[in-house]
Amino acid sequence: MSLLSFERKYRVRGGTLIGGDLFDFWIGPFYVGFFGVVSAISAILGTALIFYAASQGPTWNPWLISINPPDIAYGLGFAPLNEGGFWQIITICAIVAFSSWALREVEICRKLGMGYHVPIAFGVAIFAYVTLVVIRPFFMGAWGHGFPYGIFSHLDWVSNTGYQYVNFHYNPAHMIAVSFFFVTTFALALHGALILSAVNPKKGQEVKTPEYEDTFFRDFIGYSVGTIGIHRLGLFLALNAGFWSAVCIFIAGPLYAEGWPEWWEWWRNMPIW
Ligand code: BCL
Ligand code: BCL
Ligand code: BPH
Repeated sequence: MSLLSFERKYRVRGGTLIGGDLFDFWIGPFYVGFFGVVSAISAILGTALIFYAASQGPTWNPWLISINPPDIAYGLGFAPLNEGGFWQIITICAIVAFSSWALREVEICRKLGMGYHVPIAFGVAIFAYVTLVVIRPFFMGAWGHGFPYGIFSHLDWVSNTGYQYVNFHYNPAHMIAVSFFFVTTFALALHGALILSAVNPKKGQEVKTPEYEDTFFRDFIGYSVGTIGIHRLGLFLALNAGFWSAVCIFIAGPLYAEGWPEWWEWWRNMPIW
């Protein structure tokens, strides 16, 4: 079946979550849908607000533009536009844009009769963002604990927040998250390399089947996780990287406010040493 005849077969109405036929069409290659419209509007509005807020600030240097959250003194209330209010509205726009982007993925999955793995995976990234700018600030009692929207200023926030806990590397959930990030790239390096080694042979040589791929790893390390298994493993590793990141920043502040090196005292104090 050619790609085009396949597209004709699935490019039919239905599968939408709300609104029935409303916006149930494509523009060129792009599916629109109700959530496509919502996502586009909130993304454009949020971006326009960033530019407007930047015009009120001291610089147009793209590295230095920063839209800052309100002062801690405003607590969980609304702040005047130029004192963090823009940041609050942009945050709402961003959450709406990201969530409706995920829901648009859900509608495409439904049209194709596929599983929801991609939007669920994106949900973990959105969860990490929402943890940074809503959940953690809420539990610490001020929107001012969110991160500023600026290319360099958000790096300052990460560094300052890290040193506030003396040495963030000692945060046990941070250790788990960092390790999952490393293992994820390790797995993708092996997987990408393995697939290319089998299906992209030199001129005149044959493409090898998955049995060859499995055999490579059995000969090499005694075990192959298998063709479906590597994708399950990859998804598991990547989602854990995002999930433990959200955990590591949530516990720093709302649950534990001291330095992370001290946290390990319980371990040093165990009577077995
Ligand atoms: Mg950050 C770096 C965006 C949250 C820690 N961060 C980056 C840059 C990019 C960015 C400017 C490269 C990221 C990348 O390749 O990611 N960060 C960004 C965004 C968010 C975010 C959009 C967010 O949550 C909405 N960053 C955070 C939180 C920290 C954090 C607060 C923990 C995750 N980030 C760091 C550190 C670094 C970055 C540490 C860097 O060293 C790096 C840098 O060089 O900073 C100067 C992987 C994703 C992709 C490859 C997909 C493509 C993403 C593109 C490149 C994003 C462009 C963003 C654009 C400039 C933002 C404006 C949006 C418009 C208004 C529409
Ligand atoms: Mg640390 C966080 C690694 C040193 C302080 N740190 C993290 C984690 C990650 C990490 C585990 C960030 C990933 C993440 O949350 O993704 N840190 C890491 C490593 C080292 C390190 C590997 C190292 O030294 C080798 N960290 C340090 C030092 C401290 C420190 C010791 C500073 C001095 N670290 C902190 C602090 C934080 C971290 C503070 C965090 O807050 C952060 C964390 O866990 O955050 C949760 C999650 C992904 C996102 C949040 C991105 C969400 C993207 C959204 C949904 C979509 C954006 C779309 C975009 C706008 C579209 C653009 C337009 C298109 C391109 C068109
Ligand atoms: O479409 C996608 O991919 C092609 C989705 C996506 C995903 C997906 C998608 O399906 C998945 C499964 C993941 N990300 C997964 C993950 C990882 C594991 C959970 C995790 C590590 C991660 N994504 C991280 C990141 C990061 C990091 C680390 O910083 C970034 C920058 C991204 N992911 C980015 C993206 C996008 C490319 C895409 C995506 N991940 C989502 C696109 C989207 O939502 O589009 C709609 C919205 C807009 C076009 C713009 C909205 C503009 C806002 C209203 C204003 C901007 C506000 C913002 C807070 C300012 C920040 C400024 C910075 C300088 C700090």
